[in-house]
Amino acid sequence: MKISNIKVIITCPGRNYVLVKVETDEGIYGVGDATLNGRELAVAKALEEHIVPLLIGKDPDQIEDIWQYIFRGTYWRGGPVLMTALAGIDMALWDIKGKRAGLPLYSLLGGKSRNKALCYTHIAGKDFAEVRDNALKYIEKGYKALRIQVAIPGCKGTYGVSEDNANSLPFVEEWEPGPYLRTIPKLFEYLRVELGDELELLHDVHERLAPIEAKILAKQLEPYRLFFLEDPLRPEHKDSFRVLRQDCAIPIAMGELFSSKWECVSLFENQLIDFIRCDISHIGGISEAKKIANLAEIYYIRTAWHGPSDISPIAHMASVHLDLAVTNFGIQETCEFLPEAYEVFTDFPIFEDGYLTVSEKPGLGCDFNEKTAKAFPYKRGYLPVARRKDGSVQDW
Ligand code: CS2
Ligand code: MG
Repeated sequence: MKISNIKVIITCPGRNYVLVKVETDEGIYGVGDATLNGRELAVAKALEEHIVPLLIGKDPDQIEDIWQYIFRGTYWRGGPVLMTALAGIDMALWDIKGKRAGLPLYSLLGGKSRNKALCYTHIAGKDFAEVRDNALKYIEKGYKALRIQVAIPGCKGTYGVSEDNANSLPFVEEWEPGPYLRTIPKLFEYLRVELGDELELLHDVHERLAPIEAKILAKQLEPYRLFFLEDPLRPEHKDSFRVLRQDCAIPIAMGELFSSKWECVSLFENQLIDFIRCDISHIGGISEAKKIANLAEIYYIRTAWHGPSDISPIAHMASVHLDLAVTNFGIQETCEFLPEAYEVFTDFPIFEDGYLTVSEKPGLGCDFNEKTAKAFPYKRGYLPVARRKDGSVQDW
């Protein structure tokens, strides 16, 4: 079997997605997700101009060799754009392998370690009462775990609380650590009273704090028993996690900004995090994610793959296959897709009573309709930018 053609399709069924379709001379094809929110065209060009020409005629069964060839066979390598491009190819090759074998991906990864994957989704609100009301709606749907964000008083637009952005240029949020640090512990104190002890609560700091601020927050959140505190610090200086870790009993999750397994090593070896949250679409795909999960297993660190709505259902399916297969699974982030997505994609992870599963279809078990994908053309879009009240740029 040989790779005969690779299509890169950019579609916007409510969100922009970059989809990869690897076709073979025997008619079997595989699909992958190469979406990088706000940098979609950069990934598409990298694929079309630099990566696809290298792969025509190659044997799609040789996933590891193709991975190494794209990553190590070139001098300039790594980073989010190229690793997202590589992820799209890697996923499509695993999809082909599954279809050839007639087996779902989880089976190729060693089979099921569990029958279903605990998941969480995002809840936000303009004030505490709105957060509670939204949380109750999702508890009603069956969710056992929720990631909670709230608008910060005095700050215009707050991470996790959506704002209309009609002109497609970045919305400028205002953000200040003081009000944030005063608000969040009170929010979780309120939620424990209102929602009880059983619900698993999570919070995403989104790398906005200095190390000592992150520590102050983590210490104050200890009594509310978070499932994890996500991305308290930027990934650039991993030693800062020691400041946070010392004398603080709160599980820490990290990894959505990582592009490779090497970024995980010091956090694992020094046991500075408890959950690894890489995005399968941004770290080079299923092959790299499996290696990361296996490295994490040594330290009893569990997986919590990134699963927001800005990656496509194809990547979500890949994540759930891994969740079912790896022994050190922790939790899976999930989202509700917009109705237009159901016109483009054939399958989505199956949600039932707070858990996710996949169908028994071979490969990833998700396909997309090229014709309808093309009917939703790309729309330029940016993530917001954050500034302090004095006008200076704040880490997003
Ligand atoms: C977030 C994401 O899901 C998460 O934990 O951090 O929503 C993130 O903001 C987006 O993926 C950015 O593209
Ligand atoms: Mg996050």
